[in-house]
Amino acid sequence: MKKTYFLLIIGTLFLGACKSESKKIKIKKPNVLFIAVDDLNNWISPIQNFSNVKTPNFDRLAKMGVTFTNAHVQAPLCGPSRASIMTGLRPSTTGIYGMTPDNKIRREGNPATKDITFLPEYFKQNGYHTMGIGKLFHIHAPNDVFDESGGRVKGFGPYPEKRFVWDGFGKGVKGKHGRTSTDWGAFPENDTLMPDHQSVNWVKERLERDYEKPFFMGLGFLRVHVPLYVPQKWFDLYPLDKIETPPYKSDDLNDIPNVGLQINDLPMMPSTEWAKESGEWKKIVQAYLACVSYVDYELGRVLDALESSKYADNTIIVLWSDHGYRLGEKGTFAKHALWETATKAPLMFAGPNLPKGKKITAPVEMLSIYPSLLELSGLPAYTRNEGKSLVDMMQSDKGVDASYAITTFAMNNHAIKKEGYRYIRYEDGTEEFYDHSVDPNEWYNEAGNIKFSNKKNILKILLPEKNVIWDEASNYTFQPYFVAQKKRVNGGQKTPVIVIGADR
Ligand SMILES: [Ca+2]
Ligand SMILES: [Ca+2]
Repeated sequence: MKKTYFLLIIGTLFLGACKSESKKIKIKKPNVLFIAVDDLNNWISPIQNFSNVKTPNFDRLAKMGVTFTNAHVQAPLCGPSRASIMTGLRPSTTGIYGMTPDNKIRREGNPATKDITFLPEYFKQNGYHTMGIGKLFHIHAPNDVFDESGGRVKGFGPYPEKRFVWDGFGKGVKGKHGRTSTDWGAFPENDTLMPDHQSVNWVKERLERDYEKPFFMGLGFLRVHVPLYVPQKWFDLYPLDKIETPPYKSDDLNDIPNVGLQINDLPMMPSTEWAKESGEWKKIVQAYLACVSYVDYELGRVLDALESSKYADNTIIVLWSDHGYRLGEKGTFAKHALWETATKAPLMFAGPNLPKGKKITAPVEMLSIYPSLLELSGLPAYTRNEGKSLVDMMQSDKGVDASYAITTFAMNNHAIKKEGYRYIRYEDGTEEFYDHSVDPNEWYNEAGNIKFSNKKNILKILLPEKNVIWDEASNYTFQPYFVAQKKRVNGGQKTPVIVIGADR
């Protein structure tokens, strides 16, 4: 009798020890909240505070952790930027320069991606429960990446029956892309009609659940991607007479090499000259700011939900955008360029073991998201990652001086950002060079200035050595230069071909 009682006590103690041991492991492994915002540039209040933008929840997140004010994407276009973040590989390594269907990013015919593990999958393989909703990869996600997927609504939210202002005006790309989704105005009636609102509801509901394992939850916002439609109340935050327009120089493109001009040639987007003449410039900026404040509101709902959940103290948050956005700078309203305003985008981290309210001005890459999240979560490094973890930099400023960022647009066109300089080299060897200490708007191309030869060479040696041809599954039919380049390089020709773009 006594013996049985003794064994029971020992057994209970043993089970108790196991239970607390497994609890301990659970506590050690943080959850991950992975938030993507589409087409968000650095205008938000914790970074640039452009035109007195109202983004209290981005400020709130900045106070919770670390904000990178000089982070750059690896491709200034949704699809390839996201493919790079999710594979941990550069576009110049994968040949994914254009839009690739989510299920073809990893494919047998691509030696770089055929056996790659996507970021959320790495967490899944290491004992995490993965969930995701909205635009995370280019559309949503490849099959089976998420244990629970909320999917994504088609397109970019509700459209009014008739466009308000811009419909490409017939000068756009012909055929199936007869009109661009670029337009702006107050629509729909209220926030609950926005797909992003539904996505946040999905996330909120999941933050109330219990999980056996730590979780990785992805939330991909569709705004601030065009069309710039959000309800009227967000426009009301920005009276037109208080709106600033970004710096613009009408002859700015005169010193840009031909390939740069071709890349910039997007006939389906409004030009700055048109926006000036029609009086729409401030209205486009107003609409963009309205969209930014709408996303800020939805971000606030997520932060509220996390804060009141049992996961508040044990969740890493990372928030990023897939590229910047130009609102009139360099002649157009678009992403699609190797200039600062297209490559720079917000990157923010918060969570256990990270300083609070810290800002880092050194140039860094979105490619660092993958290895940084692994290190913060205590997971083994993934040897295939081409980016560097930013954890040391966030915790102790280590690596700030040597830090740089590479952005790639189509094959063998690169921008290097290091210290206060930007070096661009196009496939035909033509160059741009900017000194941001005297020329923050990148108006004066100093590539031919002997004064900068040494600096230029320091940045030049950072160009990727490997520049693979286009992956066959990758395309971008909106851009004449892209279409021509793929055909040319994959067809084995080496000489750059000059494409005659639309009349701009
Ligand atoms: Ca995008
Ligand atoms: Ca210029």
